[in-house]
Amino acid sequence: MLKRILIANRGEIAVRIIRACVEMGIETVAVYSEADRESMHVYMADRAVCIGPAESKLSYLNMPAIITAAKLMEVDGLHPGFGFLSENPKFASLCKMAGIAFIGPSPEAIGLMGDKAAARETMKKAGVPIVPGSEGKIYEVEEGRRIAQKIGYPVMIKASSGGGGRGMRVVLEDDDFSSSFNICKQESKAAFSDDALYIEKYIQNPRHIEFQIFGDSHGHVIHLGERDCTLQRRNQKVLEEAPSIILDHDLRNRMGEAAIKAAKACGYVNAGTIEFLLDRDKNFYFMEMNTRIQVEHPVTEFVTGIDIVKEQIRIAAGLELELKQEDVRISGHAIECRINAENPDYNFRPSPGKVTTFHVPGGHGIRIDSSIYEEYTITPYYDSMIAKVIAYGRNREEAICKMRRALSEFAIGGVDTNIDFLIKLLNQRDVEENNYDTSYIEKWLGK
Ligand code: MV4
Repeated sequence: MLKRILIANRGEIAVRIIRACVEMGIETVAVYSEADRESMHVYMADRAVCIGPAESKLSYLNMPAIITAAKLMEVDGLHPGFGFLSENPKFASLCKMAGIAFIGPSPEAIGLMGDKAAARETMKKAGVPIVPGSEGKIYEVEEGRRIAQKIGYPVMIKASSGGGGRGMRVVLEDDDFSSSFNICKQESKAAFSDDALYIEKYIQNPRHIEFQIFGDSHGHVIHLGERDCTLQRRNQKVLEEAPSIILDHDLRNRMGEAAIKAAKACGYVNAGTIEFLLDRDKNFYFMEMNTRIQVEHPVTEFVTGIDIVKEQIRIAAGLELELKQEDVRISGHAIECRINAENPDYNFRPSPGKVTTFHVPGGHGIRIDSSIYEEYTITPYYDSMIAKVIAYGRNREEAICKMRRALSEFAIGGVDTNIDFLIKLLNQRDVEENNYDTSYIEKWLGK
């Protein structure tokens, strides 16, 4: 087993990882920026190293500083959390070269799945359903246009180096194709230093369903069922739940099998997520693979009883998965809401500042993952998520009731939050009745 782990992250996920290490008897090393001297993860870890100024680029994204800290502290493992360097193949490779177990997949798997056009080809070859679209990478507008005409409008143009909603555009008709393609190409070059694009049929009114998978270094791959993350706003998830009540037993098994096939196709080791789009006729298509632990992992932990972070650490230590597919049982229903320091009345603008009151809910079936404490000052440097609330009930109705109850117990002073917005969202009949698609929140706010 690993003896000492460096956590290359901050906020609630750093706290989450430290907690798993404490339970496993593993020593922890935190890294922090100058803006995070008083952050919870710094206090909770056995040791802490400052790696640079507030700006992420100079601290949490500073590979040499983090690798130096890891060597200095003689860690044998490193957990990247999510965001920051978690899906950077170069960073995973630097860890490997330093003899440190990167708690995540190989640099090759991260690189392959980060190249969205290559990921599509890999899935197609493996027999995982993909959205009808282009083959390989497209650089020329006329080639793209021919393909779009062949697929039929509407289509989506996506940056091969994009993902998570970045660098993509819907094109409704042929007249708009050229200008959209050129804008997409320029944006992609500016954002990712790569102008490779690919084209897909635009799936209208889809649901976003993702499968949690695990691969170990002994060739075993299992899935832990799905999460329904359809309720998003501007590519940010707002509410996630497990299981998805629109899947039946048969569809869940077929999608789970496809997710396992997808993971095997890229030689995947550690925890990962296969994102699917599900159309109105319940056809599913591979969209992207996330090669990291995700924000919404707790809903899967609630319905399976499995500690995903501990399992990640065991896998990185070379141990075999203890669970077989038939041991994974989904029971009950879990919902997660992300609490952000932001103001929904002003287009959800961030609301940094000193937290003067911080009372969190508790009680049966409620889990709070947070790194905030009273008198803590939220800085403007990082994202605005300050807590996650996860509610677990015997069924979806009970989980919704618990979530409403938990949200109403919060007392947060000093900064604005989206809590009232979340309560309103949970009170929408369409949400209660599971009658929505990925554009629901935007449509709801628009009218
Ligand atoms: C799509 C799509 C429709 N058709 N691809 C947005 C996030 C990124 N992971 C992929 N996204 C989409 N890709 C095709 N071919 C619709 C979306 C999409 C979306 C997907 C899931 C959840 C919310 C979304 C909001 C807008 C667009």
